[in-house]
Amino acid sequence: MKRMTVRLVGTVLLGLATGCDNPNGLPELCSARGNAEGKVSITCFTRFSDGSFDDIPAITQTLAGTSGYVERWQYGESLHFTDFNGDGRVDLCSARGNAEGYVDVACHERKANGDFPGTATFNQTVTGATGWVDDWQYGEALHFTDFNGDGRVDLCSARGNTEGTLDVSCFHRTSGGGFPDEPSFQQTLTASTGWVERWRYGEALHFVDFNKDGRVDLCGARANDEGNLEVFCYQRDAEGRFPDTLSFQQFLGNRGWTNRWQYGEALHFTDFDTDGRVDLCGARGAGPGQLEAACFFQMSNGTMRGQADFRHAFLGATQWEGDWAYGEDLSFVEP
Ligand SMILES: [Ca+2]
Ligand SMILES: [Ca+2]
Ligand SMILES: [Ca+2]
Ligand SMILES: [Ca+2]
Repeated sequence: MKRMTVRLVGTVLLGLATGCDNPNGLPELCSARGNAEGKVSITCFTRFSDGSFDDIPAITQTLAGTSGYVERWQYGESLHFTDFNGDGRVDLCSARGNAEGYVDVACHERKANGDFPGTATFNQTVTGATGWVDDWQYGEALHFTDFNGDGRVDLCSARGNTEGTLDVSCFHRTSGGGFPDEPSFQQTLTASTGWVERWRYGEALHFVDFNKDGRVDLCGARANDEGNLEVFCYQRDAEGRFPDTLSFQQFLGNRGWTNRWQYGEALHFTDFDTDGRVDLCGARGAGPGQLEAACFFQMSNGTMRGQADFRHAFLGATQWEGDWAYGEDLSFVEP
């Protein structure tokens, strides 16, 4: 790992000593994408204690043992930052369809010194996950989340079916650390409609405990026909099932989420201001390949303000142009 920082040396040493890249405990912004050789390249921007981002990446690392992140794979839709092994360090995992339409999972579990190993430390083909072919193979509909709350990160998907309603499916990891061959959870949200055409790939959908009741919910952020942002959630009940109708919905008066922006690839749910409430944040290209981030904070009444509460334009970041502008490679990582 190449570590560059303008912060005080003492701060850096604290981070190394605790195996944590972020002594402030604030969400970072990280990118994972294919480089010119088809290998996974990681870049992370740290946040300062005042909440602003460092414009100089704190982490830049290429995973030498990876390959095949070329063409549409390069945008990193299949890559996720998650603490897969529960050791407190965020790992990098991928989930994507293979030639048989099964899901291949691979994880690079971060070492005590903070480095990501160059080759995957976990590999499994989940044979009960079928149909991940053609446009499905890029894994936009796949997520890593602890769905059953047992402390182990699971593999879940949410995507549109032939009726345009949402199919949710999860494979709960067993005590051995691997995934079962058959799904552990399946539900069709029959009152959800319109998940057709490109919407069905689920780029707008996320698994997050939105109401902080201990159960992971299904939430989304996307644009409506007017280009305004719609935020919505299906919050799970005590039995762990989703309701038939939305349990939360709000429209933010931010026009301009049109064309390919409408699918919500740039949007994420994270507790950005660390007040215990889940916020909506976006990161995407702006202008000539420059990177910008913005957040809508969730207020105490559970809603979000119509205008962004936080904005940051990254000076010197110039790689987010063309297809990169949609930010599929970007994630907000909570340390
Ligand atoms: Ca870990
Ligand atoms: Ca679990
Ligand atoms: Ca919840
Ligand atoms: Ca918050």
